[in-house]
This record gives sequence, structure tokens and C-alpha cells, in this order.
Amino acid sequence: MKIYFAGSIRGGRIDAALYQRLIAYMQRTDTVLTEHIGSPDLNLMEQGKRDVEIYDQDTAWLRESDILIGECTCPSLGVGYELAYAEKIGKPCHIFYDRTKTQLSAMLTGDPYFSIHPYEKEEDIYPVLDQILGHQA
Ligand code: 6K6
Repeated sequence: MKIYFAGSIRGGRIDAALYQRLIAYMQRTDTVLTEHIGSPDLNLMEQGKRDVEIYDQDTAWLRESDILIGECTCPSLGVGYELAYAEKIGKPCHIFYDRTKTQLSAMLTGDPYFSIHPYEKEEDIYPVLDQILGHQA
């Protein structure tokens, strides 16, 4: 399965290490098109890429992907945009967020298109990911 993993970049990098662990977990069995989201070095990531190139690449990956998995604890305009884009082109969207840290936007929780997975501990995420990706433990 080709996975578009979405996580905050300019919205804030507080959860970058979590993104990296989730991406590494999914990469054991599937292809993550957006593995840079977990990179700890944002300066390196931003080097030499114009915003229009980022937009063109990411929307191409969204169209190529089979599924979008978003970690939405840290609010990000870009991730919100990607979710709406993915809905528009009919890609299944799964949203994770830590319910002890944030209240998700009503524009996500109020949209029945999205599959939303609140969690309290990181270890709760992995069995749900297994189910979504069809890898029963
Ligand atoms: C170059 C190489 C790696 O990263 C860069 C520069 N920045 C971005 N590259 C790729 N995707 C990006 C970049 N900035 C934002 N995005 C997309 O928007 C990602 O797919 C994220 O899911 C989302 C984050 O949006 P913001 O608003 O938090 O930046």
C-alpha cells in the first residue's frame, strides 16, 4: 500500500519524533511516500525547495497514494488542506490525535468522511494502524 503520511511542518515540530516512529513502523510493511515528514532537521528539509515545488510534489503524491494517514495533534494548515484535497479525490483518510493534548477541529470531527482515531498513549496507535493496513497481529 502507498501511504501519504501527513504531519505538521510549519505548524510546529513538537511531534516530529512521533511522526518518525510512525513512519518507520509503517515502512516495515508498506511504502510511505512522505518519509521526510519525520525528519528531525527542518532546516535541511527546507533547503533548496520552492513552495510551488513542494505543493506540486505533495499533490502528485496524494493522487498516487492509496490512503492518507494523518497525525493531527499539532494543528497544521497544510495537513488540513491535504485532508480536504484527499477527500475531494476520494482517498480514504485516517486521522490520529492525542485526546489528552488537543481538541480536534470541528471541520474534521464533523465530517463523516474521515475515520478519526483519538488515542491517549502512543502504543494505542500501532494496533489500529495494523488494522487499517490489513496487518492483523
Ligand atoms: C523539503 C524537503 C523535505 O521537506 C521540504 C520542505 N517542506 C515541505 N516538504 C514537503 N511537504 C511539505 C513541506 N511543507 C509542508 N508540507 C506538507 O504539508 C506535508 O505533506 C505536511 O503533511 C503538511 C504540513 O503543512 P504545514 O502547514 O504544517 O507546513
